[in-house]
Amino acid sequence: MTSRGCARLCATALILFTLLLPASAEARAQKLLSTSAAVGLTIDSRGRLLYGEKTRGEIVRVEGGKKHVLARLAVSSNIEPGLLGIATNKKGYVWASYTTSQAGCPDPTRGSSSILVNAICVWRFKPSGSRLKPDKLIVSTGHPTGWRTHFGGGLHLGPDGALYLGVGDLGDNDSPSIGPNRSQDLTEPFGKILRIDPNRTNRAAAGNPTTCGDAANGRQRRIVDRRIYACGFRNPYSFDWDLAGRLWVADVGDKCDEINVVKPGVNFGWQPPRTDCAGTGAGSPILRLDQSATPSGVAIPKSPAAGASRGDVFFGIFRDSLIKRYDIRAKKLSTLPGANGRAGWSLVAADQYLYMSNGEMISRLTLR
Ligand SMILES: [Ca+2]
Repeated sequence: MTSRGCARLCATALILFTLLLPASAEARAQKLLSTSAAVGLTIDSRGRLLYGEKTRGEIVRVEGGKKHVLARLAVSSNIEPGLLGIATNKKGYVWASYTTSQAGCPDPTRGSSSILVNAICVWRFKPSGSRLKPDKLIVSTGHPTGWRTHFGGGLHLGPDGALYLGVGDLGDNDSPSIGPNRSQDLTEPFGKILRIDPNRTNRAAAGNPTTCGDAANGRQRRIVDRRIYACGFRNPYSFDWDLAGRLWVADVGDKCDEINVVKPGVNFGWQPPRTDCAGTGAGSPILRLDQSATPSGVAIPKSPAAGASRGDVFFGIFRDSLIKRYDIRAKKLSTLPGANGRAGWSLVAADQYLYMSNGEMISRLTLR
């Protein structure tokens, strides 16, 4: 190629590149903050981002692009356990779910961190100056020690005012029946979605179902732990509600992951020997995802500012750190451009934005 030829070609390429750059750059997730393992992303009543720093046990508010630590919890952390979920209300109260070595879930701002997990807990915190103060124990679950996987921990205030907590089956990958058996056991909270009174200790929210189906949803069985809302999950830690008030839950499977619409008293089918992507009747998955995709955050934009994205189900994929979009009306699944590498940990939607985290940063994508 002559230098003149190169000059023309290169100039054309440069113009094309310049023309293409703004559109693709605009659609790319904008980095807001460097942080490790940010979980439980949520937006407070003043539009500020809150999250949990999973390993350090910090409840963090983002103000002026900077981290402001509101409370530090002594959590037990390892690969899966840690600080897991955050919810907040209009008065600035904050609920946090976490794992701890301390059975009975005492005040989490005292005590020390550990890698041992003896309980999954939720505490309510109240604003105190520029910090948060532990105020009340809301959920405690003891469990046999030594389990290191499937804690769940997704925590949200529902449109009905109740507090919802996803709890994993504590499964051990070497023991095919232990976790699935827990998911089917209606005397305990593991492998369930719980629906809780947000202001009392270990109290079911009013109106909870009294029965949950058997694994085939052929027969209803009596619920003993009244905090249970739906049963038969493996590790249902991320969820959100759609415009019609339906609860969409990602259940992380063993060899296949599920996106489910959860109804009270329905069994979602996780039972021995390992039945992911199974489920019968109302417990059938809406979507089945291929092996080890690991849906890691579910967010459904509800603001008119989200435009055509309003009401669609977005979920992060841990394995690829990207976002999938499920168009409920067209029943069509696609990959959302612009979020690659940014979305493996947690998602939340607010106004025209989708906030996302991976193990390194929190980013924001403008929806359209
Ligand atoms: Ca299932």
